Amino acid sequence: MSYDTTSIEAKWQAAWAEADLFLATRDARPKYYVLEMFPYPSGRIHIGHVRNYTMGDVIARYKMSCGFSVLHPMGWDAFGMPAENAAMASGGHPKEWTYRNIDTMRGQMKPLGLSIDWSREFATCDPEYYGQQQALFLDMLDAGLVYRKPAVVNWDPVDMTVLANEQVIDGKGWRSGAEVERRELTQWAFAISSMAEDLLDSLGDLENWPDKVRLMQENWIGRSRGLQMTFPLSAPVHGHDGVEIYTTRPDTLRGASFIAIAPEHPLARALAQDDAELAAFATEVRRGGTTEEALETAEKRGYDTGLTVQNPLGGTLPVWVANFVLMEYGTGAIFGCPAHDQRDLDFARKYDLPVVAAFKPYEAESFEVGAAAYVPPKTELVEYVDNPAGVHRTTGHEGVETTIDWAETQGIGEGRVQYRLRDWGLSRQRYWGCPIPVVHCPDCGVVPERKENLPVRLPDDVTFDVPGNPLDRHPTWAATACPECGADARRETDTMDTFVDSSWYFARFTAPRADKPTVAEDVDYWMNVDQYIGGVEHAILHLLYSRFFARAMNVTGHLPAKAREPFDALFTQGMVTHPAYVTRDDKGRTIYHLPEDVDLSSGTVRATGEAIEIVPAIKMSKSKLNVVDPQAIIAQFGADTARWFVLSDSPPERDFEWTPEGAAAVHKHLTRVHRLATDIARADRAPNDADAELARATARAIAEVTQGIDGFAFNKSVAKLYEFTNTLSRSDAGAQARRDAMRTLAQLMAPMVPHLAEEIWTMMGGEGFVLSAPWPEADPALLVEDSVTLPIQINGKRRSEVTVPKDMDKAGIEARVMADDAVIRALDGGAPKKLIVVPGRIVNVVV
Ligand code: ANZ
Ligand code: ZN
Repeated sequence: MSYDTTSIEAKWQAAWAEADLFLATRDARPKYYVLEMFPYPSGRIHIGHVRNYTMGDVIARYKMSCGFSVLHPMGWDAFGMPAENAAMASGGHPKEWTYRNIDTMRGQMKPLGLSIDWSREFATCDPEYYGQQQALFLDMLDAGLVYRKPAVVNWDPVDMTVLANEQVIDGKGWRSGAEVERRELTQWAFAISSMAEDLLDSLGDLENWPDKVRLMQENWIGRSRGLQMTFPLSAPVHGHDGVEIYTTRPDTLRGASFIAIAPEHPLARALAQDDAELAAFATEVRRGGTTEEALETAEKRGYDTGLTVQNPLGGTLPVWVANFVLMEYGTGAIFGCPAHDQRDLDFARKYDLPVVAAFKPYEAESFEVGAAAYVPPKTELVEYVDNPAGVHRTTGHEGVETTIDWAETQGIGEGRVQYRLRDWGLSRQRYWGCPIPVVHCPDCGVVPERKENLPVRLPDDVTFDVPGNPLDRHPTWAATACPECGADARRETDTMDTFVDSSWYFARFTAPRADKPTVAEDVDYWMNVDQYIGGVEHAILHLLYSRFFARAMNVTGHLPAKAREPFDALFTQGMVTHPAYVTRDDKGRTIYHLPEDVDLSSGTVRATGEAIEIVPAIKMSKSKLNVVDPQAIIAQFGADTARWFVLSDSPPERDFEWTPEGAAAVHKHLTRVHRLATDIARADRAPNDADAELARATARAIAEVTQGIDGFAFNKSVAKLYEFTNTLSRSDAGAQARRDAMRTLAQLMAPMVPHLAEEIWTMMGGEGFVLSAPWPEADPALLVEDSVTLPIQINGKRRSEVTVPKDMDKAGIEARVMADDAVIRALDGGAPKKLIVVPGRIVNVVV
């Protein structure tokens, strides 16, 4: 019998399907929910997917064997721009493009033999899914968790759409590359910032999340404590008599040299009404995105309004409109302190404003601010200059707190906690997304669609020949009757940000066909996700949005309170990398070559003989021609080889380098295991002394492989399995003992290489599926090392050793030492001067 992966793997996959082995059932067993972040159907799966899903599969199969009822689902994050872009480029339809890709990728995924309950599969673009999302939206609208507000947004003038901050790269649209503008639109927004405090505080409970992810969330939520205070205007104007600012460094008030307000600040707007120059300035600075990065890197620009405010420390400060002040944060106004803030310093140098230090380095002889602002960490000791609250030599922290107290007692301001997290604008002017289920009525205003009319379906007959939102220009789709008064009304043509789709899919998997978003019994049983696995690129937005949605779904009665934090444990896996093969053209430009076009032994390009440079282990990407196609690997070596290999070399959280030699070596090993099993199945050696040692090795393998899986150290489990296989193949134990060991080996390998494991299990006479057999337990008695070997030193030099039972007492050991040949020779008939036994360590004999 040879190791014919094609037939073996097809056979077992058919058998599992036939037995409905992966159907998740709600029953008396404890449950386990393992979820890998669902893929975007971009076209084909790559080895990175294989690694991610194999890790989840190891956990799922292991938990099944441990007696859990396991939920391990798969679906598709299917809405989004790429489908529309493909339609624009090739004239097809986003829907066809998407479902075709899903078919392809499902077809590539199934041969991997993943233990997925395919009966629960859905795509977020299925009307059955997004209709329930619309129902959720309406409930959130009722609960005040989603609302409309004018918002300054990033506008992509080429794609004619609003972009999320993360879609703005270097001030340009991520797809179009066009310079992004700031525009004000009325947008739907989720009230995520209302939950900022809870979202921050609960991070502390997420013990099984990577620290780095929790830290990233913490920074994103960005809690800060500061002072809100009003500077009175020297003369009231347009009904404003002061400028309210927010600062996290009130201790720098002594160095304040100007006030800056956002171009969208009500005072700036009022002034712009009769100041054309200011109006032009405001329009001008709207170019460039609203991201912090854009604001950080854009040149600081300002407009002097000519107004002044009273400084509580004496004198006045000029009021400027500045492009680096955001309307959405704090109060949309700041006092600028150039000595201790780089942005303010750049601004002051440009417009020739004073630079005054509020504090100096501790015990500095002389101090002057040059090109860089002096911004020591708040934990560092500094020397305050004439601080109004009276602090002198202390830390920034102390200075801030004391100044806040002072301001409060003076009645000029109030301490305030502020979050960086802004509400989540969800409106997108695109076709391929979930329609926002509301209607605009000329009489009633914004009216929610009735639930019985859901889903509000996307029309199929749309065109992509011109930019902009196809829903907007569809001849009939938006026309409808007002759900309230029946008058002619127009549907909302904005669709939801696709991050919405992925913010609750984990809950939907618990009852994917239900006619409401979730079903109480199902979420009670299946939630939370016990183990979530995915890329660290989703560490901020996706996870934060999901945590918000879980809370919102709890508020609206769709999830139990325990699911407010929906992911009990999170694991972020590393990337799969691959070397790239490079030559340079005569201009020194890099040319990449396909692995099959290079001869690695001579280090040359096959066709031309040019010497190649090997760029080691970089992220796989189409442009670098270093992408490994899982399908080709499966055809060549089988799925088990691909699965074993991606689990083997590196710890799962680290990057993993795919090499052809590595894959071939794995295949060779699995072939050897198969042959070993075949031999053992036929063997007929009698029981003998080696049986006990093999049983002990088996127990150790069980213990260590289990520990590896439990601790997400699959590479360690794999290493142990290599070692145990070697032990077994060298063992002289009797036929039955070897069969027992081989059967256990099959069980231990089953989560990683399930097809080969089933095959061997059957060869060894195992009943049913290896997956259905209970996970092996190590006999604790066999794990005890029952003897120890102690070195014997004679006059300080190591001369011999003695192996004794582990629990032997000193007297027993002394007797054995006195019987040792080397000791007898050294004593030469005499008695030792000293005999010192250190139990478990060493024996010293002095003669
Ligand atoms: C005076 C000051 C002096 C500031 C100094 C910093 C350093 P975090 O810590 O991230 O909350 N700021 C406040 N509102 C702003 C807005 N709408 N747009 C742009 N900048 C704004 O940041 C708070 C600090 O960012 C505030 O403290 C304010 O500048 C600025 F030596 O006030 B600071
Ligand atoms: Zn109406």
